Amino acid sequence: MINLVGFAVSNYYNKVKIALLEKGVEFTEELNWAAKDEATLARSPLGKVPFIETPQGPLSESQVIVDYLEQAFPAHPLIPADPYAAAKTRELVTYIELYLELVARRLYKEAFFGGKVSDDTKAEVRQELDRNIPAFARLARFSPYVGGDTFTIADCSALVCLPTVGMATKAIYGEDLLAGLPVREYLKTMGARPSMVRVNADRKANQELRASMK
Ligand SMILES: N[C@@H](CCC(=O)N[C@@H](CS)C(=O)NCC(=O)O)C(=O)O
Repeated sequence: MINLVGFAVSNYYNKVKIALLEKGVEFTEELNWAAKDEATLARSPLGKVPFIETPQGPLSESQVIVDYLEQAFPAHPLIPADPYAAAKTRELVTYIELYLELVARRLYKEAFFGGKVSDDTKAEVRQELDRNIPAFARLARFSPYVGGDTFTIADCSALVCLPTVGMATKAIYGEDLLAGLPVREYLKTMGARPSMVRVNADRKANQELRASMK
């Protein structure tokens, strides 16, 4: 049995949770707000979530976890068997996470958390996204899945990263920089999948819990 540790508002937690649900792997969930206590650091050395507990021990980093799940539970594959197709799927994950989400993340403090981001940072992020979004658009298919006709790990990433990139850019630049891509239609179609219905409901409940704790 896999134990998934983290909190349901976290993008990367939900990326792993979507993979578990889509693969039909049984799992439990343990709430952890990315704590830095010894019990957490012993399982996730940077205190980041998500991490999982496997029968053999703990494992951190969402992409490492998803790769582990794919090997440990080969049923309902989320990575194509063909080596080139598998590499193209991982390429898409890298473009989504490294070139979109991690860049836009520098805006989140102001976009979502009531803080302030400097004008220099906003300009730098804008310049990077203006280059990276067209690059992502060259790889993305949205037909109907982000990489083509099969649901893959690239969808696990896209489903959690694209909404936050869109919302953050809208909040900071007054314009959703992903609006030129069929992201809205994609999210609507994917939102009907049982995995997404559960992830979205659990995210909402977790948001309410966090608000009630303030
Ligand atoms: N590269 C990590 C990123 C995970 C991450 O940044 N998680 C956030 C929550 S969405 C977190 O734990 N933040 C607290 C921290 O960095 O200490 C992964 O893919 O798992």
